[in-house]
This record gives sequence, C-alpha cells and structure tokens, in this order.
Amino acid sequence: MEGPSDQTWHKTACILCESNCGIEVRLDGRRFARIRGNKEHVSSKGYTCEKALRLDSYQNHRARLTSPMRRRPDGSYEEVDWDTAIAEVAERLAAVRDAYGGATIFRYGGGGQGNHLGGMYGASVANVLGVQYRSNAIAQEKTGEAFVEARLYRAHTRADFEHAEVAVFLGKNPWQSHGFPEARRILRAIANDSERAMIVIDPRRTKTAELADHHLAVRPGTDAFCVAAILAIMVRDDLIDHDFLAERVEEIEPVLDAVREVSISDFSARCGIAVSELETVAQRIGRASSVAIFEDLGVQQGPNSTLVSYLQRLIWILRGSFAKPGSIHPHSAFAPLLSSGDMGGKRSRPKATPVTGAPIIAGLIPCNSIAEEVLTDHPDRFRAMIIESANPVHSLADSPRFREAMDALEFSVVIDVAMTETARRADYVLPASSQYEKPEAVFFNFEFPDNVFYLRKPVLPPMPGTLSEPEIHARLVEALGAYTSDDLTPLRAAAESGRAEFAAAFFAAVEAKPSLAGVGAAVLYRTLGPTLPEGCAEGAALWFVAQRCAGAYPEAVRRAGIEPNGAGLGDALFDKVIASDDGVVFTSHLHEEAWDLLGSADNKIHANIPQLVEMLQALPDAPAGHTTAEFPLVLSAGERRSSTANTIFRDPGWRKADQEGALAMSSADAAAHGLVDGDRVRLRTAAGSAEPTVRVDDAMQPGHISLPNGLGLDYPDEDGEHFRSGVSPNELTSLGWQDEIALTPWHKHVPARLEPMTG
Ligand SMILES: Nc1nc2c(c(=O)[nH]1)N[C@H]1C(S)=C(S)[C@@H](COP(=O)(O)OP(=O)(O)OC[C@H]3O[C@@H](n4cnc5c(=O)[nH]c(N)nc54)[C@H](O)[C@@H]3O)O[C@H]1N2
Ligand SMILES: Nc1nc2c(c(=O)[nH]1)N[C@H]1C(S)=C(S)[C@@H](COP(=O)(O)OP(=O)(O)OC[C@H]3O[C@@H](n4cnc5c(=O)[nH]c(N)nc54)[C@H](O)[C@@H]3O)O[C@H]1N2
Ligand code: SF4
Ligand SMILES: [Mo]
Repeated sequence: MEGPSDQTWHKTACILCESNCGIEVRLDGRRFARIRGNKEHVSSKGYTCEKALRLDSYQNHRARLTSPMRRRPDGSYEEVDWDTAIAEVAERLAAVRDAYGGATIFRYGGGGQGNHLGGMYGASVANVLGVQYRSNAIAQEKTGEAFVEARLYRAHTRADFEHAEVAVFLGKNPWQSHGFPEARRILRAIANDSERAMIVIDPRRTKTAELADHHLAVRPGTDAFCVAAILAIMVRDDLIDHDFLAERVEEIEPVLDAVREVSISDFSARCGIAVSELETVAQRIGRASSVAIFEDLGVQQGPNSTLVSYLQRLIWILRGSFAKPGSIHPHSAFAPLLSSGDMGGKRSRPKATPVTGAPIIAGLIPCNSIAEEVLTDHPDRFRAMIIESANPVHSLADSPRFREAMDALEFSVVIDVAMTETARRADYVLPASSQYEKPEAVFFNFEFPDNVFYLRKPVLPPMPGTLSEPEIHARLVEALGAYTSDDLTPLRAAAESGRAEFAAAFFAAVEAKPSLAGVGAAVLYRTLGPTLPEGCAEGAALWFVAQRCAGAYPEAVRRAGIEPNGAGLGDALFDKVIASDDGVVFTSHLHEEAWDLLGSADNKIHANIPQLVEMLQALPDAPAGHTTAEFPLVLSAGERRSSTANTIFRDPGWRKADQEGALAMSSADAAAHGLVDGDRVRLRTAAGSAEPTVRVDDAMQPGHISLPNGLGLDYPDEDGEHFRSGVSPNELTSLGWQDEIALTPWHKHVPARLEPMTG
C-alpha cells in the first residue's frame, strides 16, 4: 500500500469469473502497472487467462462513484455526504417497513463474480427491516439445476475434469468462460490424451468444440432430445452400472421405463444429430471408468432447461460416476452460497412470491418475476428495493420492464462502485470501495476432495469518498437502531482479551438479546473487526462462518492440516484464513465421504422426479421449434467471449478486439441477407431492435445468430457525455420466454429476424 514506484507484488485475485484466479499486482500510484498469476495460490497455481491483465480497467475508470448520490425530482443526481445519505436511506426504508411491512422491501444482488463478503453484512440490514424476499443472478441461470439437485440428493455437485476419462460440456464453453480451476490447461490435457475423450454439445463450433473428440452440433434448443436419446441408447445397450444403481440409487425403475419409451430415431431427427453419432458418444461414455459433466447457460437459458438438468444427471447416475476421481462430487461449503447470511438459526421462508405466486427455489425469487411483483396494485407488492453489486436493469430479461418497475417503487437504493444503468434509476446510490480496496472473498468454493477458500486483502486504500459494504451496512444497521453502544462494549472488551473470551461473550450477548443474531455480521465487524490485523476488519463475519464450518466437517478440517488452537478448531480455521495470502484448503475429504455430504436422509440418490419424468414422456409432443415466419432465426443473446466480462468492466476501452461485440452468423445467413463482414444490420425481436455489426463466422450453424453478453453499457467520454458501445442484450429479450418450472429466461433462444438498414 505504498506510493508510486512501488516494487511490491500485492497478492489478490481476478474478479471476472467464478474461478477467481490468484494474481499479483504491481502498483504505479493507484494504477495497476503489472499483473501476473500467483504461482503460490493453492487453487489456481499461477494460471490466469488474458482478461486478468485488464483489471486496471475495473479499478480505474471514469464511471467510478466517489460520493453518495441523491436523486433530484428531475431525475438528475446531487452529491450528499455520508451522514446525510445513511440517515435518509435508513429513514426511507424504515418508513416503507412501517407503512407496509418489511416483506415489501426486496433485496437484489449482494455479490458478483468476485465479491460475496458484502452480502453477509447486507443480511444484517435485511434482518433489521424484516425483509423476506430476495434474489440475484443465480435465479436466472442455476435455479432449475437447484430444483433437480434438491430432489435427487439435496446437495450441490461439480465435476472433476482434471481426472475424468470422459469430459462432457453441455451448453458450456469453458475455453472462454472457465468455471473450474485451470480450465484451458485441463482442456488441452484431455485433448492431447488419446485415452481420454471430450464431448461438446453446442450448436456452435466453439473453441472448446474444436478441441473435442465429439462435437454434437445440436439444433439450438433441442438438448432435451439429444440427451434423452443418449440415455435411451445407454439403456438399450445396457451401458449401465447395475451394482451402483442397486446400492446407491432409489426408484430408478420408473425412470428407466420412461427412457425405454424414447424413440431414438425421432429424437435424433429432432436434435439434428445422426443416430450413429449419438451411439458413438453413448458407447464412449458407456465404457469410460469416469465421466464428468458440466452444463451451463447454453441449456440453462433455453427450452426444457430444468428437464435437461435432470436428464444429464441421469447419464452419470446410470454410469455410477460419482464420488470417485474423475467423476461428479458434492463438496463442503465454507459459507453456503445460497444462505440468507443471517445467524439467527433456521427461519421458515416463503415458498412462493407474494403477487404472482412464482416458485421460490434455493431461497431466490425468479428474476423474471421481480418486475411483476412491483408493477401491480396488489397490496403485498414490492414497494422498495435494496440492490447491491448487481446491474439488473442491464442483466435481467426485458430491460424496459425492469426500468418501469424501479420507477414505480416508493424507494430504491443501489450500492455499487460505478454509476450503472441500475444506479441511474435509484433514489440513492452509495459508492462502495472497489474489490481491490477492501478484503473480499467468494463462496464459489466447489472443489472436492480438497476445497479452497481465499480471503484476499486490500491492494490499495479506499478511493476517497467510498466505504466498504461492511461499513455501509453497519452504519445502516446502527441508524435503524438495531443495537446500542452499550450492547457492544462488553464484546469489544472480550475481543481484546482473547478469542475464547470473545466467543463466550458473543453467545451470551445473543442469548440475552436474541435480535442481535440477525445483525451478527455487523456486530462482529464492530467488535472483533478492530482486533484483526490491519486491513482485515471486514473479514470479521467469517469468524462465525469458520465456527460453523469446523462444526460441520471437523475431521475434514483437521485432515486439511488445521489443528484446534486455544479457542478451538473454528478459531484455528479463522486464523488461518485471516493469515493466508494464497488461499486455504479448509476441508480435505476422502472420496467415500462424498456420500455423507448428500442431504438426503438415507445418503442415497433418489432418481425419480415424477414431474420431470412426465415432461420426458411428453417430449414427443413438444413443438418442433420456437421460431416463426416473422422471426425465423434463433438469437443467442449473451455469448461469453474473450472480450466480455459481465458488466464488471464498464470502460469499453478494455476490449482490444471485437470493440462493439459483433453479431455472429453463418455465411449462409449472411448471404441470404446480402451481408458481409463488418456490415451493420437491424436485428429485431418481439421485444425490440438493435443495430449490431455483423461478423461472418462459420462456427455458427445456419439459422443461429449470437451476440455477446455484457455490452451496451453507458460510459462517459472525456467531456462527460455518455455514449453506448455495443448492444445491450436485454433490450431484445422478453419475460414470458422462460422455463416452465424454474422460470429462468431463455436468453440463449430468442426468435429474431434481420432487416436491412434504412436511412
Ligand atoms: N469471458 C467471459 N467468461 C465468463 C463470463 C463473461 O462474461 N465473459 N461470465 C461468467 C458467467 S456469469 C457465467 S454464468 C459463465 C457462463 O458460461 P457459458 O455457459 O459457458 O457461456 P455462454 O457463452 O453464455 O454459453 C455457453 C454456450 O451455449 C451455447 N448455446 C447456445 N444455445 C444453445 C443450445 O440450444 N444448446 C446448447 N447445448 N448450447 C447452446 C453457446 O453457443 C455457447 O457456446 O461464464 C462465466 N465466465
Ligand atoms: N441476455 C442475457 N442476459 C444475461 C446473461 C446472458 O447471457 N444473456 N447472463 C446472465 C448471467 S449468467 C449473469 S451472472 C448476470 C450478471 O449480471 P449482474 O448480476 O447484474 O452482475 P454483473 O454484470 O456481474 O455486475 C456486477 C455489478 O457489481 C458492481 N461491482 C463490482 N465490484 C463491486 C463491489 O466491490 N461492490 C459493489 N457494491 N458493487 C460492485 C459492478 O459495477 C456491476 O454493476 O447477467 C445475466 N444476464
Ligand atoms: S477471467 Fe476467470 S479464468 Fe480468467 S483470470 Fe479471471 S478468474 Fe481466472
Ligand atoms: Mo452467470
């Protein structure tokens, strides 16, 4: 944390995708002068992709906020000081709570690809206000998968590609999107090993597909047919691990009966993959000692997505590819990603949304329902929103509808580092310190048998005018009167004397005043925080998390080399997390212990999900496609490229190529529309239109066109005039276009047409 000509390499992490590779940064003043991978990082071991080198564009740019902003009646913003902002935000939130109840205050976000600590403290504010409903981006991608996993075995799983004999990527392009440690190294290793095989199911010939042994270029939106046909071949040819099914799986028979009914030739015709090719793939999976599968947005944001999440799991269930090297595994959790973050014990949570009755999965209301929970005269409608570290106006389907919803609220506050599209609709905007100006961490800790957690320390002091989320939330909690300084004084004293004393005092205080549990994160920040090493106070809430983690997996924590200190195993784990600069292996499991990580009462897999088996049986009657004469093309609105990183980078200057995010299309489609590379075209969907430039790309199949994600952000030029670079994909998407179970949007499957540019 020194001035110019600082020769120190500061350890931190890349925040652009869930891999969070460890990096080292050299500073020139406040600029990131050099960036390299951190070879000592226990998970990424020095690996990065090219995007990490651009992180200065996140840390330093013209749209960063340096003062709380208050919206004037004419829609412009004025700067206000922090005391005013905190007092007024607390007062306005309390007024909504008092008039209509805390359940009408909705909370969105709480973390992005690199930052989940803030959300823990945000839970303190939510708890004081009695907030009941929340959501985040996960509820427009992963809730279908969560629905399936909750029914199969009550656990979250990932796959071990490092050791898998056969790797399957289903609507996933890890060469560009990563999603597991050292993704490109592992993809290359599989591609170079003749004993192993890679299968990619993607309509597009992606970079990953180029490396694959088998690329199944399905027709967009037909994955359910493709995966069901593979399953049917496995059952027909008896490529099944019967011992595994007998020992570990309940109720497989009704599922196998439904799979036997699948017409392989009909489904092959529907997905556009020859039966012989499906057979080759089924047989390669069928003779493998291990198969690892990763499904992602290509199927999670398209037709039949929850059904596909189910069917792909049946592949590895039939193969018994679970709980051994190279297979699927559950994992420990340092802090549960989907928990409400409160410390007040189990509270019963609503199962459906108050207005539209949409299903709440994994505690999250479907992103597609949020605006509809506002834009109604229903008495229980959402009246206020707290939005943190998310840009829903840009990232959720139907941007105009979300803007309308924000405008209809009685109150809204956004906590962000930048003046985003969402911030521009809020009553107050509170400027957070960047992820390199405070301690941060993610709860994307999905590894097995050794799982890793990394608390990174600040590289720079906070930008003047900004505060960390823990500080912002603690101030809000205090303005809302959740505790008094008398409540905290004994805890502060105990924290000074020692950790065992602190634990005793903390639990005694919560017992005497149970409401303190709901604001436990803020209490820890104010009491334990000041006793932690410099720059670590924001890590204080992890003390409770570490206790819970050590309590949940004591043997695996010990096996990871953590021994109880004077205050116990949880404190030893916490101390190690605070002290480490390279990430900590916090649990080390044995493979057979995977079964204990399942949440099902009998630690078995329960294969039969009747609702989804019925959907499988109804597939032959499904429509052949969703395009029409009016909208004959399928647009994938949001492809991951090396030039995209959600909306974390706002300055378009970070992009060295593909500046405006071209619309990719096959040469056949280009020719049919009289287009050549670099032309501009009008792209129209039922929801709206845009004018992207064209890139002719024969990785695309005819009829399928693709736009990148994360573009179309407003950014000020040198004179402060805003300009927009590229297409904002959700100006083109519609809310009703969604999965029937999880209500996740079909971002990857939007019917569209191309028109010549006029004028
Ligand atoms: N470079 C980069 N990396 C990122 C991100 C980023 O913005 N940029 N974002 C991160 C985030 S938030 C996420 S969730 C992940 C997402 O990671 P991915 O899911 O891998 O990313 P996408 O490119 O959105 O979609 C994957 C693939 O789905 C294919 N697809 C489209 N339609 C269909 C279909 O009908 N069936 C099948 N089988 N495939 C189809 C597309 O051609 C595409 O190759 O990436 C993360 N990593
Ligand atoms: N059409 C279409 N829409 C999509 C997708 C698609 O493929 N197509 N992909 C979807 C997916 S998978 C995802 S994950 C979402 C992502 O969309 P969002 O969840 O909205 O999140 P991000 O774009 O990652 O932006 C995160 C926000 O956090 C802010 N931020 C960065 N650092 C900090 C910090 O330290 N503190 C605070 N308070 N704020 C910070 C950034 O400025 C930014 O506004 O988009 C979804 N939307
Ligand atoms: S974008 Fe993802 S894979 Fe690339 S360096 Fe950052 S965290 Fe690692
Ligand atoms: Mo995502």
